[in-house]
Amino acid sequence: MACGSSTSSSDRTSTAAAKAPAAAQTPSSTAPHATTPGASSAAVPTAASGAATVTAKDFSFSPDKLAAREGRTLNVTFQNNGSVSHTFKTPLSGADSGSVVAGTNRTVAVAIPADSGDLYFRCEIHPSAMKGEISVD
Ligand SMILES: [Cu+2]
Repeated sequence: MACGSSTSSSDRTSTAAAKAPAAAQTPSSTAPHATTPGASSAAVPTAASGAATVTAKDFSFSPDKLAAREGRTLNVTFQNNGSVSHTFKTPLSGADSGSVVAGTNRTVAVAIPADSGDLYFRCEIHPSAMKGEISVD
């Protein structure tokens, strides 16, 4: 029959084109304090003051990823938009909202140790469903 041994997997050679380098990063003349290095794309941008807002919904956090800095305090405003009580708790001492009633909020000061690795947070009432990560730089 037709002796075409079709090699099917040797055709992907045109995908390695270098992406356009992000050249216009800082104009270096009118930005006195552009000091955010390595902006990670997914994590919620942490303000210079170290503040973030986390909303509890029906058994999930939004966002479920935060970014923080070693040796700084991240003030998390925990807003419970769910229908039952939730908590925002980290493994750090004192960084625990306790039970927050539906429709209310509480601010939790998360003091990141100087030598901290990444951390987690979770709801102590629904720990298997409601959890998130704190990326520490
Ligand atoms: Cu919960």
